[in-house]
Amino acid sequence: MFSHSFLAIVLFLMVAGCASSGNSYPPDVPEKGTLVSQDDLAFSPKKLKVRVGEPIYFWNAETSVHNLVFDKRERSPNMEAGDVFVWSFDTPGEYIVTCDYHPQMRLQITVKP
Ligand SMILES: [Cu+2]
Repeated sequence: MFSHSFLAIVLFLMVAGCASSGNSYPPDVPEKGTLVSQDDLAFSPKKLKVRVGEPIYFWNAETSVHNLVFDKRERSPNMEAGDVFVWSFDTPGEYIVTCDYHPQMRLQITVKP
């Protein structure tokens, strides 16, 4: 189900010197890209609909370290403040994304063909 998922480009974009930039849109994410931020120990939005192969840009918008756990199977590396991780799904379905460090973080993703 996740066989090609790790082909997704992993971007660790350091927002050096921008610690006070708040929650403005992150650099190097396309303006119309599908963005999920990690902020206040939650995902925003909490529900998302995408298509197969559509890149989802996860952005750690706060100083807490997070990771991404996809249906309890696949994990992103740790994400420091300002990091962006890009992921896409190969198979339609319903997925739950959580964080190892903050079990309350929960994102529901519907992937359509
Ligand atoms: Cu977390």
